[in-house]
Amino acid sequence: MKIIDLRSDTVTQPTPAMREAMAKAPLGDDVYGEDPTINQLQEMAAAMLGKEAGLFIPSGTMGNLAAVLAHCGRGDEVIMGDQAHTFRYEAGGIAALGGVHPHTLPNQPDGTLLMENIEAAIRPDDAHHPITRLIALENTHNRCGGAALSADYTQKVGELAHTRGLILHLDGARIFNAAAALGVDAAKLIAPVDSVTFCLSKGLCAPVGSVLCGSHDFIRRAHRIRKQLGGGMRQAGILAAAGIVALQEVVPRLKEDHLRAAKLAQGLAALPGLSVDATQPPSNMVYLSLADTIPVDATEIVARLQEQHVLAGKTGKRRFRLVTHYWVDDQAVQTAVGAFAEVLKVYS
Ligand code: TLP
Repeated sequence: MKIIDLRSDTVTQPTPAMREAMAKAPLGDDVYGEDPTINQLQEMAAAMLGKEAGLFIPSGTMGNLAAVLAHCGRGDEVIMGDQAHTFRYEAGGIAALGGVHPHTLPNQPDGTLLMENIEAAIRPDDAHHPITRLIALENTHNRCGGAALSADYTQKVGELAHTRGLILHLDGARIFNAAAALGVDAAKLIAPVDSVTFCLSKGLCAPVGSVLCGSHDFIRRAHRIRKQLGGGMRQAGILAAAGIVALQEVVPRLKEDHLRAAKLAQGLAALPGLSVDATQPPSNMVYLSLADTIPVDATEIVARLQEQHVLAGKTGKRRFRLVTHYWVDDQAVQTAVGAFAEVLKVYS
C-alpha cells in the first residue's frame, strides 16, 4: 500500500529525470572549484535569483549559518522573528559557533516583523550593547502557516536595513514557493536582500542541498566558512545535477502543490473535530488543530492515521502540519481526507 507522507516536503524523493541526470553528471573536485555540474548549478541559481554568485551548500541550516557567520563577527546581533527557523530549529548554531546574539521580535501571523519593532530593536552606538549587524527574514514562513512575504514588505525592510547600515539576509528555504504564491518573479521578490539561502531538497525534490546567493565578495567569504564548517564536498556534482533539474522542471510546477494544499484544507475543514487555520492556505502547508470535542491528542491521531498509511506532522499537543509536494497527487489528497474522517468518526 502506498504511503502518503504529508509530514514535510523534505521527504520528497528525486524525480525520475533527476535520477537520470545524476547518473550522467560530469564531475570534478569541487574543493578545487572543478566540478562542472556544481558550477553550472551555482550560476543558474544566482541568475534565477538576480544575485552575482551562488554557493552549493549541504543543507539549509548550513546555508543560514554560513551567511550569518560571513556577515557578522562575535558579539554582533541579528534581528529575527521569534518563530524563525534559524532561531528555533538550527540548534542555536549562530550563537554556538559564531558568538552571534539573536534579538528576536514577535512574528506576526503573516510571517512579518512589524517595522516599528525592527526600528526600535536597532541598537544605539553604546558600549553596553551588542552591535546590530543583520536583519533576517524567512519566506515562505514555515511556522507562520507557510505565509509568503510580499515584495513590497521585503522592499520596506531592505530600505530600513540599508539606510541604517545593516545587512538583510533571507532564509528563503522555500523562496520559489513564495514567488509562485505571489505570482512574482523570484529575483524581483528578493531584490532588496543582500543574501539568500534556498533549499533544493524540500518541495524541489532534490535529495540533498541548498544554494546560498549574494555578491561575489560575500560568496567568497561564505566559501571559506563552508570549508571551516566541514561543508566542502568533492564530486558533489552528482547531487547538483538533481538541483539543476529541480530548477528547470520542478520550480515551474509548484503552484500545483498550493492548489492541492487548498483542496486538502477544504476537505479537512468539512470534517467535525478539526479546526483548519485557513481554507486557502498561502502556499503548500496546511496547519490544523483538534477541536475540544476530540478526547485524545495529536500523538494518538498521528498513530491512527499511520495505520491508514497517512503520515501527518505533529506541531503541538493538539496541532498538526500537513505539507503538499510533488509526490502528493489529487488521489492522495482525497485519501488523506478520507483517512482523517475514518480516524475521527470513532469520537463523534
Ligand atoms: N524545515 C524542516 C524542519 O526542520 C522543521 C521542515 O520540515 O519544514 N529554513 C526553513 C524555513 C526550513 O523550513 C528548514 C527545514 C530549514 C531552513 C533547514 O533546512 P535543512 O533541513 O536543509 O537544514
